Amino acid sequence: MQPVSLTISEGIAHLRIDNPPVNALNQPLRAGLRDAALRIAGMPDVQKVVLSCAGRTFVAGADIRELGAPLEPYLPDVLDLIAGSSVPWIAALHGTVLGGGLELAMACHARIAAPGTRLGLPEVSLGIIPGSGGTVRLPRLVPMSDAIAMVTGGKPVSAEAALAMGLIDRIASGDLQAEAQDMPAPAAPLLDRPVREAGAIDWHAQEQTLRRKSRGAEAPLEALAALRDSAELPARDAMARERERFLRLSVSDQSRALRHVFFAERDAGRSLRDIEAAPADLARVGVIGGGTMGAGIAAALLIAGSSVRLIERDAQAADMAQTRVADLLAASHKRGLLRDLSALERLTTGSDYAALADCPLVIEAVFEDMEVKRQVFTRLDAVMPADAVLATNTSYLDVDTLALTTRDPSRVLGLHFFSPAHVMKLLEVVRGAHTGPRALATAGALARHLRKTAVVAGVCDGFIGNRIMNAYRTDCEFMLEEGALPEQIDRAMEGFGFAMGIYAVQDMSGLDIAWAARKARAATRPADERYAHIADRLCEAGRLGRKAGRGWYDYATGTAQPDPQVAQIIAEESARAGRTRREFSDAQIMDRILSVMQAEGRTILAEGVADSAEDIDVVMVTGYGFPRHKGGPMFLAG
Ligand code: T1G
Repeated sequence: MQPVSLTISEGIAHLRIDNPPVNALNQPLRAGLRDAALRIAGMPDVQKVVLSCAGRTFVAGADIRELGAPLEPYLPDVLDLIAGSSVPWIAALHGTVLGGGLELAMACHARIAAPGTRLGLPEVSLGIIPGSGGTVRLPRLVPMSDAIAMVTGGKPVSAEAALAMGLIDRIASGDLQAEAQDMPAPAAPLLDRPVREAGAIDWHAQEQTLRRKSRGAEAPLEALAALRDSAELPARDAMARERERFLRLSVSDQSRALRHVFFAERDAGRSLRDIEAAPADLARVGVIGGGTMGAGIAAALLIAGSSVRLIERDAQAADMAQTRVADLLAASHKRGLLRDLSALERLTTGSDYAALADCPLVIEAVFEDMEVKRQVFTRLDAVMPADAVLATNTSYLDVDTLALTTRDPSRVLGLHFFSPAHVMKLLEVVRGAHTGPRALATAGALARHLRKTAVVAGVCDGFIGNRIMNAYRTDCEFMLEEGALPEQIDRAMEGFGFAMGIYAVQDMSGLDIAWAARKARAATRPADERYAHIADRLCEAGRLGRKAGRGWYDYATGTAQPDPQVAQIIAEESARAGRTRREFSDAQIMDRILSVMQAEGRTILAEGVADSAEDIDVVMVTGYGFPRHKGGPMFLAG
């Protein structure tokens, strides 16, 4: 099938792109566009060209698989042909107009979008910058401050925002094609227009802020530099400089890493989508437990459009859960993630399990204790219809043991959400020994419904993410024993690109849950296994983290400060373990952390707990703050 078709009717050339799934600008499509542009140039009767796309979206960008090895014809040349056409080209947009797709639209002479269209230049999220004139054309259409936000942040804007800033000329009110045909086109070529409102920009301040925010990612800074070129150089020179930057970045380690994560995220959970069994209907979902996790899961479901029946142990706890969910929805509304608060009307709370009988899926999120969870599953088994799927949100308990408390363990699985559950993108789907296809298909459907990235994990202590985190947390404590300090380890991790170091994270989430888990495991720990007592001693001293005002750091001043008492405990534990303290460099710390992550990752793969190394990277990047532009621990292992 040809990716481009051309029909002429009454002096209008209708150019239609059809290159599923997302009309990416691969080589055949670029060639098709070039050939069509040349043909149209030779047709004296054509007065206007309407460019549109079949399928779910206008062009969503260059073909990411071709980045780093571009083939002729190159996109900038094709776009020059279009922009230089003697008849106006009108871009009729719908879906997600991204990257090279938006550059194509900007090379046209006018733009009209269907309602709901989103437009953006997401190249920085792939470690590159727009490579076909995006940084030169965009600030000639929209004010430079908007161009900076779009190109350095990579987030798409709505059709309404695009119209307000001048990126598009109109939002269609009815038939997109018909209205596109009637669009007037401006006389002056875009590149002859001046850049808009660049004088107001303090480039130095912009760079400082961006450098802080991007934590070592180089593309956002290059994007800013390209926009500055655009403000300061003639358009053609800026275009050439943009191309140079683009070509350099497209073969960089960071871009390779980010492309790896892009495809790994799309491959994650594919096995769930390929299952033939019918998933449970998600219009009504039961949630048991309305604490932090349960309330977050309920909020995520409500935001996605489900009705939720939330069960707590008594009326008072149910009321508290209702308030918690209402607060989460209000905060989401404030952040623009939820259109209105009517979602709350789809929540019912109570303490009677009978209310769950019409829920095809129930997610348990009660206290992390096997006995408590076992009681919940026994009660669920009594009231739920035979085909209902029963999920546990445990973060380390044995899903198989829990499944065996029910008559039909094939309908039980783990759904490990990350806190805050209505925000975090990762969902570990724990496939038990008995879990059946319907339960797995339901997990896949749920991930899509909640717009989360599902990664399948097998049953083990901690599944994929917590197991790797426990391994490197343990090794970090060994490094403390050997001479490092918590603030050094955190600094090394932040320097590498983590948003927070492991000790700042532990203080934020509280040290008590991991302490309880260590105590539970103490009885089975081999006597000769190396064990650092530092964290236990902190807990015994009441240093349970931020909520206690102190943990690995002291929070008396409101911010994390290194604490001499912690250094003292560490020194005592070094002595007790018979270690001579030595200096660690940041690089040595990161080498240790990465090699432990990689070793644990390899063990997890060998045990079949993770299906692929890519899945492990997705878990670490989307759930554990591993810097995306480094690609994940397994990617770095090569
Ligand atoms: N190239 C190749 N494949 C792509 C692709 C792309 N740009 N975009 C999507 N796919 C595949 C994806 O792997 C999946 O395949 C299927 O399409 C559906 O995607 C010159 C250089 C468009 C919002 O960064 O953001 O232009 O898994 O599952 O949720 O300056 O895909 O089915 O085999 O994500 O509906 C800039 C990236 C490129 C857009 C659709 N463009 N894509 O989301 O479906 S760089 C992007 C997306 C560039 C220029 C530069 C999303 C989407 P499979 P999906 P979706």
